[in-house]
Amino acid sequence: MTYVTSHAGDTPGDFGRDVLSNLYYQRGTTLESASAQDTYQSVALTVRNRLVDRYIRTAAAHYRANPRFIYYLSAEYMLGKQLDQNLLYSGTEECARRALEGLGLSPSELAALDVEPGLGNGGLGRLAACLLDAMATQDIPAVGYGIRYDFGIFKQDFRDGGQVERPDNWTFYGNPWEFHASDDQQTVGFYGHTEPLDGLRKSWVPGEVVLGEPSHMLVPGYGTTTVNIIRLWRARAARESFDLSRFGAGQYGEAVEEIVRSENISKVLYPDDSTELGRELRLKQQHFLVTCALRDIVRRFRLRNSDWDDFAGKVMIQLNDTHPVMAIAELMRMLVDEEGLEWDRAWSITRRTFAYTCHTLLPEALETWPVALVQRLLPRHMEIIFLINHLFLQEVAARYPGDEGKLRELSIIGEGDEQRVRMAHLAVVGSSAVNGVAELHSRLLAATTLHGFAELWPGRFHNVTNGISPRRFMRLANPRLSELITERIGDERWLTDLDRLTELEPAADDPAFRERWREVKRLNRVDLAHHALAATGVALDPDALCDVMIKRFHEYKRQLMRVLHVVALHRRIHRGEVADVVPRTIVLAGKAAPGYYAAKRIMRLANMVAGLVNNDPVVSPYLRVVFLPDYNVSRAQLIIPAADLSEQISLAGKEASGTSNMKLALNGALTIGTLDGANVEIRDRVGAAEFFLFGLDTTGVAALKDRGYVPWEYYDRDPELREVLDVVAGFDKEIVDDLLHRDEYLTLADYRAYVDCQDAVSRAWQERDLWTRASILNTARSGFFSADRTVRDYCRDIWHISPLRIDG
Ligand code: 475
Repeated sequence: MTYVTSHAGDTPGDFGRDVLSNLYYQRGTTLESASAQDTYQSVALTVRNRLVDRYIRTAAAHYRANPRFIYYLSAEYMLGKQLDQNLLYSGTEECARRALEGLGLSPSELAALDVEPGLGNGGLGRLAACLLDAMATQDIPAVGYGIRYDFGIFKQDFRDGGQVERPDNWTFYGNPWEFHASDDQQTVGFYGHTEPLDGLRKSWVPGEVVLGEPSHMLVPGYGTTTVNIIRLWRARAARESFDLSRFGAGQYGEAVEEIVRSENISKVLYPDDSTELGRELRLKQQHFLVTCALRDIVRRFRLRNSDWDDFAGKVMIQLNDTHPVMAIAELMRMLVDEEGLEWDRAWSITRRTFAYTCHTLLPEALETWPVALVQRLLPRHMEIIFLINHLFLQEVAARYPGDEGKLRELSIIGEGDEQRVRMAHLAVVGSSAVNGVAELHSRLLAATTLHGFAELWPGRFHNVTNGISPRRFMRLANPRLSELITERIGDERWLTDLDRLTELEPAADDPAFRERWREVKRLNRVDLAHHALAATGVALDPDALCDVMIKRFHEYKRQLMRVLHVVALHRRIHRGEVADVVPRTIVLAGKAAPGYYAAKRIMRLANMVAGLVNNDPVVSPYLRVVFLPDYNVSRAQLIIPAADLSEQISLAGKEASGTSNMKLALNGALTIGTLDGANVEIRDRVGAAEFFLFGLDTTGVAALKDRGYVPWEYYDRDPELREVLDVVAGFDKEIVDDLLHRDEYLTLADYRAYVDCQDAVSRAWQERDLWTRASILNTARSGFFSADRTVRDYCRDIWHISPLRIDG
């Protein structure tokens, strides 16, 4: 069979004809009568078609080579808009632009209809998307598995400064990027009981069954033929579950009860990052994802293999935090109960199959589940976890004879008021490799949170510093700077070989280049100002220093310290102390978990302080504060290119890595930051002179806490801080009370160092050439933070695979 497939050498005429054809045959309409959705969906299909050929060839080559696959399991993916990405990656940007022009269609109006799938909360979800992008670009055979939530991360509005959440019905008009594959449905069991078979084998009789229905989206590599996929699962009730007789009796709610119960599993993304709520539905989601993914992985394995001893050689499952860790128990259940393998053989296969990435150090973020809940929802899995733990503790006892404390410390089952399953412990015990996400984080993990395990199995612990996609966060987000860089370097290969940005270093000393660099930054600030005005009504000065803090709202990230500095600036300017003041725009963006009361208070304060500043005619010529609502990937792509200063001010030892720090540095923002997460590595690479360092390091934090931290003393000693807190108390007394009496994240301890460092920033901004030089050097020296490098690190240290190039 021959298909007309290749779009190589496509002309605008071909592209335009395909748009019209899709309008006609897929939407049943014509250009003259098409609605905006008709046109958008037809263009999207036209672009998607231009990747299918590469996808088919990738799948065929993978089938032939039967390589080791990376299966990335993650409860979250923040993919960002697909239209801009797929136009770029299919190499049809220019052709499409001209075709659309020819048809009288506006590319920007079409782009506005493209919906970003917000299937994640923050850093962890976006990292998953950047890694998929880099795996495809690096020709790594990979599949991402996730949940196709009906509702993604909530949309954020402000009412009286406070956050209000609105549902994100992202597929309301349908999702043109998705291929449905209802034939590959899987069955997922819950509840029920177990019955003994022979030996350790048991059979699990679930009390409830739902279907998992997959669809996939294409994950193209950039500058290569590979197109991988991300497979997302949606929960559905069995075919016959509609209760016709109840409907007939007028019991409309009851008639669809089972359908609703089943479909609720993939209804909504849990909008809480870093704190675990332990809700049953969340555990159901996790088990649902894990079961569908594992069954699909085994199905794919069996296409070319039959011997279980080959499984770990062909299948590498990377667990994105603990959310999919139940996969360890589920694979054991499949191998022992369903396939009849001996326990030890199954365990050896399982352990070699999994690797685990940890994204936190916060104890409250370490996921645990009540044993009673797991027993009820997943009775067989609980038995298997107990057995894994029993055998593991024998190993511990042999290594530390008579050490009861060691057993308690390492056990997968935590004994407190109630027994709980510690998912991170299960992950470490059941994996061949464990990694943190920045050097400092990996070191602290091994020294504190997972210390006992690192002592037991030092070879199992690795660091893989996070990275970001330069395609999305430079080429798509910042086309102006990309073009300038390409012009200087001479070709576009830096986009897949980001270390080549070092070739820009000499340009930092070229006055003409610096002028052009400044001009790009300025135009990007103008774009941001347009958006800010439309979204908030606040007018920004495009020549002011653009000072950006964009991330989830969390106490440890210290947005509160950011606000205290703004109040200090306001007081100074209001008093007329303007000699050293440089005009600044403070940009804030980020969501808070709906139930995170303290974070929402800080957010409300930030909005109130913004109002104070922007409405003060004496102050607003120097200072503007804009809190952009509904931060997401698209908004990040707009803010980051405009930024001059990147705020990375978490308390040292709390931020695992951070990734906005990398995106901002790559786009030429200078960082003001603590020695936390990947900031440490950014500073090492861009140079101490190009980085504004302040505050306590992890040693200083520990020493201060040991001495006994008394926040009051800082208030007493620092008149400006006193004045600032008195202003804040006028808005929200509770925040000030907490700072003075508790201040868990040492905001007052770092306050003076922070504000003084900000004064140094203002002085540096006035040395325009030096600032621009530092900005260029930040970009030139950020090559290390490409997700391509991250993927290469995973390949070398954890996955032990090399790329498989697909013939173009
Ligand atoms: C870290 N999300 C960043 C980033 O490694 C780091 C937790 C529980 C439930 C749902 N989502 C979460 C996170 O923990 C998260 O996003 N962590 C972040 O991962 C990538 O750069 O420092 O805070």
